[in-house]
Amino acid sequence: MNRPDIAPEVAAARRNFYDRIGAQSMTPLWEVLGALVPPFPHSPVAPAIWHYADVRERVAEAGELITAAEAERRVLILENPALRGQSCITQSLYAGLQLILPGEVAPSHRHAQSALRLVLDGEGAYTAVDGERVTMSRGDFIITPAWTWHDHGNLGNQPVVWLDGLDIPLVRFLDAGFSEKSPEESQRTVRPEGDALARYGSNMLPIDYEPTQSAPTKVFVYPFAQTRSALLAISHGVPDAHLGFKQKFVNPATGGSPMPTIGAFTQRLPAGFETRPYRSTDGTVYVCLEGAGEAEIGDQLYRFEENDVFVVPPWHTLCLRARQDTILFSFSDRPVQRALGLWRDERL
Ligand code: 1HN
Repeated sequence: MNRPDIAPEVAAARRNFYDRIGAQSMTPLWEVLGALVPPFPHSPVAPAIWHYADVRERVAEAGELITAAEAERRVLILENPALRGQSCITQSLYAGLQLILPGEVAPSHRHAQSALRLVLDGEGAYTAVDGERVTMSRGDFIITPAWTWHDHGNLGNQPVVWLDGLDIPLVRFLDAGFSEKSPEESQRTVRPEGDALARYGSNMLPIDYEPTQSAPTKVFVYPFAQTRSALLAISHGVPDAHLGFKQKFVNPATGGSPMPTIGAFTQRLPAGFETRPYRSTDGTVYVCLEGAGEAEIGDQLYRFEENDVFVVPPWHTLCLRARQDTILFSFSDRPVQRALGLWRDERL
């Protein structure tokens, strides 16, 4: 805190005092109080965009330098430009672009961190979660909840790229991370593809299934074909001025977030639509799945196209303009903030 009005001898006495208490691992609150309890969030996170057209060649190059088996996961981390070296895109979230080539396997492991995948490019890969495989198609939103075994493979003839989103910084902050490698490279399949979606995602639940409120969903794939047709079906009447036609993904058994630490959303913006300024406390990662437009984040303007990824820092105003009919996917730590009573938003 700057106190220009104090006498030099008082300032010197205080500095002397701070030095002496510093030797006893203490420091005066009054010098830092304003920064500790700001009137509104001042995030160190910077707005940023990764244009897929500019980075896809780098992702392909990684495929020539290392195998998925050697890398365990061949991923280029999307590091927030203001937080380099910290493996994060916001202070609570990690994002990366993962590549798997035909014939490769990313071996089975599990960890305390929760993960989501959003499939961007190529066909023929699968991910296996808890003994069930799902074929990955573009736009599919797939989850691997905390401590579930998961591995990936590519049975097709094209490279496949997806966006990973994990709660790595959040788990690191809490010092609650555990992980384990499986002795088997790929999980044995114990249920046929589609089993979880049929059991838990068909407006029915197994007769004895009673999930807790924060339980992750047993439905681990939200197919883009369903998401897209639902968005088109609700796109009538007047879109929300700040959000367009926006939906949240849920655990169909609880109505809560698919995973307790990461919330996921999708929205459709009709061609020519422009959202009113909006801000919220959850820094959010956006992916353009269809269309093109502009994102005005604070005072920065970014043009986005299909497969571009951009990050909106906490409490930064966002205006979206759709040049074409646009579908966006997004994720954030909103369920954590809501559970803790911290989440706020503002429609400007
Ligand atoms: C992980 O397990 C995956 O399973 C991707 O594909 C990215 C980043 C950090 C830690 C674990 C995956 C990851 C990760």
